[in-house]
Amino acid sequence: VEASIPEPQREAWKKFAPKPFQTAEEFEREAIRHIETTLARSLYNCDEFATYAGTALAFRDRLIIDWNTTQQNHTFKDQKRVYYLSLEFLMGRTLDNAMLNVGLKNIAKEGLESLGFRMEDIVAQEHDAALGNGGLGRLAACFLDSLASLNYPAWGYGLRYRYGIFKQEIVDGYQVEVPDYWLDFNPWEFARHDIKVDVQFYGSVRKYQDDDGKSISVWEGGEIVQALAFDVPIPGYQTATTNNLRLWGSKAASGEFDFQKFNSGDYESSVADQQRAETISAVLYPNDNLERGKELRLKQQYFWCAASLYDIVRRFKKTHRSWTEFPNQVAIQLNDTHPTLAIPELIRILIDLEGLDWDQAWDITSKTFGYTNHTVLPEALEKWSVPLMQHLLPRHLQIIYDINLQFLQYVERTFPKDRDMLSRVSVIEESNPKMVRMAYIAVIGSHKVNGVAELHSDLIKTTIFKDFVAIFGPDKFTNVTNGITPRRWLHQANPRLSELIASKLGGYDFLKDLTMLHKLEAYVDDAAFRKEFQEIKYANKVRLAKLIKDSTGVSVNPASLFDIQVKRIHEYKRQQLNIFGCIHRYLQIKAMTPAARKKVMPRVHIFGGKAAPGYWMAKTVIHLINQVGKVINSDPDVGDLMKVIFLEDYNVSKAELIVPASDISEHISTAGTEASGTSNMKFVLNGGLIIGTCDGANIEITREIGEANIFLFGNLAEDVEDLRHAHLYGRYQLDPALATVFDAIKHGTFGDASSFSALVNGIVDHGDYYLVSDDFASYCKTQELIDEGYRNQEEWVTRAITSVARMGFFSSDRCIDEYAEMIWNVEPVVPE
Ligand code: GL9
Repeated sequence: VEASIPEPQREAWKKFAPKPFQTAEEFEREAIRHIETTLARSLYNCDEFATYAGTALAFRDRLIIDWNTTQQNHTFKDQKRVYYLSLEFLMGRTLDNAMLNVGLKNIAKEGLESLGFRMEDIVAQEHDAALGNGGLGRLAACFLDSLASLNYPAWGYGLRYRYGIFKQEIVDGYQVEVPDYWLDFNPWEFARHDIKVDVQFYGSVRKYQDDDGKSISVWEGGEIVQALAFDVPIPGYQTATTNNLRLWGSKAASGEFDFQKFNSGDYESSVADQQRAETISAVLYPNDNLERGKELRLKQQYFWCAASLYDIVRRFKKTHRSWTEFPNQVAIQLNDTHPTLAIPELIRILIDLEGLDWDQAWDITSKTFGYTNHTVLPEALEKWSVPLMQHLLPRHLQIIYDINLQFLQYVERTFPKDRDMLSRVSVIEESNPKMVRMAYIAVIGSHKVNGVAELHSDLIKTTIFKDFVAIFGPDKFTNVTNGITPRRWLHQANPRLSELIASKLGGYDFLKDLTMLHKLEAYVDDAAFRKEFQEIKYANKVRLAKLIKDSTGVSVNPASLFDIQVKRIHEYKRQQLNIFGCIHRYLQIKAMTPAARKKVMPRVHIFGGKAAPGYWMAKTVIHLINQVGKVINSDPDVGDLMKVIFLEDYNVSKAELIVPASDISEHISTAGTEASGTSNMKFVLNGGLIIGTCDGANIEITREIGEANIFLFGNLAEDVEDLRHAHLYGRYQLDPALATVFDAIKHGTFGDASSFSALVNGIVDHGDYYLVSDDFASYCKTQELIDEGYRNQEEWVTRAITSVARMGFFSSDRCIDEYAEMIWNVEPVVPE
């Protein structure tokens, strides 16, 4: 029974309903009330953190008012909703974004000033919400911002990890991982103690025939873990729409707390059961583009899918529609294969619990789901062993076998002559042990499959899903090129640039329609505009130089060319190519006469990013960068001509500081390996040029901004296979400049050479899988072009401004509109 206030009493309620604050004074009143009562602090012990907390709580109240109205409105209008299932949401900080989106940042600034605080200091108190690894998780966060800003009725579903991605410390040049406990004070979530879902694991399946001879499956026994909902309000920019991100936390189910044990004095083991249940949502797996097949990870996935599906189905059932209406009311997007179990779970609900037959259940399910692929790297493609699946999810394994049987029968009928086809496309890999191929279930069970940039979407059609294109036809496969939210990645990260743009475009409407940036091209020759544009870049570099000084102790000259590569450390992203390039440059400088050195363009090479804790090679790269920095940064022959910096603990809030400060940034993956990349977009939008391979979204960026405005280099994706073969059969020569770099490493120039031998040997003796040697000459040559280009500041500024003006395409708003139209078939809801 819904508990609601009876009609006659509603007037009384409305009289006292909270009213959102509007003025600086009203804001101050709210913030102070929270500091004194919610936080129990006073005038005499109110530091910056308490002020942050009071401000955040005042804004939280504000968001909740809009959130309630939005949810009521969405229920009332009852249009089709979108559910975005993602195991990662890399949100970063919330307060700044909340203030901006509700349009009260200036009021808060004024209020804080009158209490004696500066906005920047208060905002910086907030701990990042770091429930993601990298690009995939940050994309989900940008999508939530766009969905709300465009008034789509959408929910995110994820896990409430107690520990987000680890904090990285650099100790003696090595990465050390420190747990990120981020929930000490998190004002942005609401525990919904009334929203709980029991999730079953293990047990067995009993089959019987009912009176009509229909076969019924019952999943029995095993253990129950409870999912508890934590809701996070997601405000849209300049709209009342405030959507919901629902994160599930795990608890032992109420009946599961073993009172038997408790009464018999075995209190400890009953507490241990409780803790075991809580383990499910305890920690984010810190791998980027790698799957390791751990049982707890599979438990996380099912726990989250089951709770989310239960919630979605419950909401649908409230309106008493027929089941055939389900796909007209519900679109579920699978962010990578991590939520693929949602497919057999929906089938289980429809057949086992709701009594539908297979054909109906299958039809509903396959019309509901869409699947986004984010990588072609083989080591990232999820596979789960059949014995593990049998043990943990016996009923789901049966359903997966049924899906496979129906599918293979169809394939056999359609391609009777191609016997190999069946084993190639089977959901079950006939290995030992047998493995379930999750991506195949996702493709078969969805009505659309998309890649995240054009090259990537083409590649999935010709490589990992080639057979499926033949089976389902090409229309099932599509592309939606990634995007980024301009609210965070332009306005918030670079307020001065945003202000400059607004001054020319007649206000901030471009933050809602980023294609308006094209009007900036009219100012590319405007001397005052150019000067201001350059001054802003310089100021952003000064700001980054300060972070570098504070965190590494190294002073860098902001007038140098700032060259930045920040992203997860991975062999395919080729930070090793960059650091070998640095060594090459260093050796050249060392060999120069003092006169020649005067002509060198000074550069600061900045690296940042986390390595997965078990990824030894990536950790070696971090160590090498630090060792090279240590030598170069203290070499008096070099001085300001060159610095090499590793910034520790790269995260979203640091990215907001780093991205606006680049002259050049590096996006140099082996062609065909980086599905899209999104930081490439962020850097260009902030007036930095990029050096990159013909990979991922670099290709669309080139098309949009023009070939003259990007530094492309290296081999093409179509040549990678042949080049790899050439290495394996000895038909290649190590690049001579790279050989010299390796000699320096081997001579101990950067410390103990044996530390780096695996890294070097991987290239020299073991096939150079990522083609570092093949691209080295082209890379170094292009870096020289960058030096020359930067010398001509006038031309450089023209290129940078032109590029910014042409970046309109890369807004995540465009991206979400494409998903809405091509995949979800959903319309915005007019806010109340
Ligand atoms: C990734 C790709 O590697 C990126 O190129 C892409 O931009 C993002 C978003 O589509 O997805 N795929 C992937 O597994 N990760 C990506 O960043 N890694 C994680 O963040 C886990």
